[in-house]
Amino acid sequence: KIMKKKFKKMLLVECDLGGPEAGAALGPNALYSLLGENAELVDVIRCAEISDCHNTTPQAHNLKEINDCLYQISQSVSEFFKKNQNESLGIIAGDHSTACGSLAGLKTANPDARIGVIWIDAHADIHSPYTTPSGNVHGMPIAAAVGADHKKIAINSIDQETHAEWEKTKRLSQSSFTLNDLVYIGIRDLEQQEQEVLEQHNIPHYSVSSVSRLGGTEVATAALKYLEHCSSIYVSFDIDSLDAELVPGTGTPVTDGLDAFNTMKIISTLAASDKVKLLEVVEINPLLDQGNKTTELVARILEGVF
Ligand code: B3U
Ligand code: MN
Ligand code: MN
Repeated sequence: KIMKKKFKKMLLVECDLGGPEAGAALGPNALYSLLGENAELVDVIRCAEISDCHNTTPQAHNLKEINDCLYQISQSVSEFFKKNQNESLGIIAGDHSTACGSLAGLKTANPDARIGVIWIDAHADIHSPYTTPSGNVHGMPIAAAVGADHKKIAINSIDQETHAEWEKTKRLSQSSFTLNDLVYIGIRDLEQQEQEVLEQHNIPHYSVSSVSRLGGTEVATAALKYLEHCSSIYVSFDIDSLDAELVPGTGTPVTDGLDAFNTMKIISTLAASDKVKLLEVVEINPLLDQGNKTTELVARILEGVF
């Protein structure tokens, strides 16, 4: 049976500057090559290589080069949506640090849109340079996208250059949505500072056990319902939301994660909503994979939508 895939136009973002190790930049091409001939490439954005980065921003590693990349992504995504109104775009990116650029592009193309965000991840990715324990920017895209610093709960003092680059990150990220319009699925590895932000803003969260209990379809339907008042929805699928056993090919695997069946149900239910304009898949690292196990599983989960 031939199904019309919703996300047949694809943007690849080859970046591994935001995670703890190299290799995630190879993920987009690895997954794209399994998608078949229906997938149409819109653009490929290649970030700087780690070896070319000077990393002058200790509380947000490689942020200067990541900013260069955010600008290009935002341009490319906004151009796509200006040209193809009512169409949807699939993004396969490397590490999660570039997601705020995708959101900025969606916002720029439609400044009046109220964007809702569904973040499927083991992590909350809501740190800023002031609260990060690692300095890895893939833990920061949501704070960047909403323009938050969390200075009141800071654990780091940040230097001049990091400050300047972070200000630029927030500017490039366009305040594309607010924390009132965010839902998490699968998060289970958070720092104290992140917990505090989630509690303070009352951000809803579907745990792995609630997904097992209710089923992926139910959870996705509830997430869409929560974002009912939004005019368009962005879905970020970090593959480390899946159980560590299933995805050896990712930088920061976490145990007790989502199963493949319910994840597929979540993704296909979300994709069926007309409001979901942008679906982004991140954090495949082929250098860490056992054979092609991780990429193949992700391709199977996305079958029918990508
Ligand atoms: N929250 C930790 C760990 C982490 C975040 N995102 C990933 N890992 N993939 C941090 O470093 O920000
Ligand atoms: Mn993530
Ligand atoms: Mn993650």
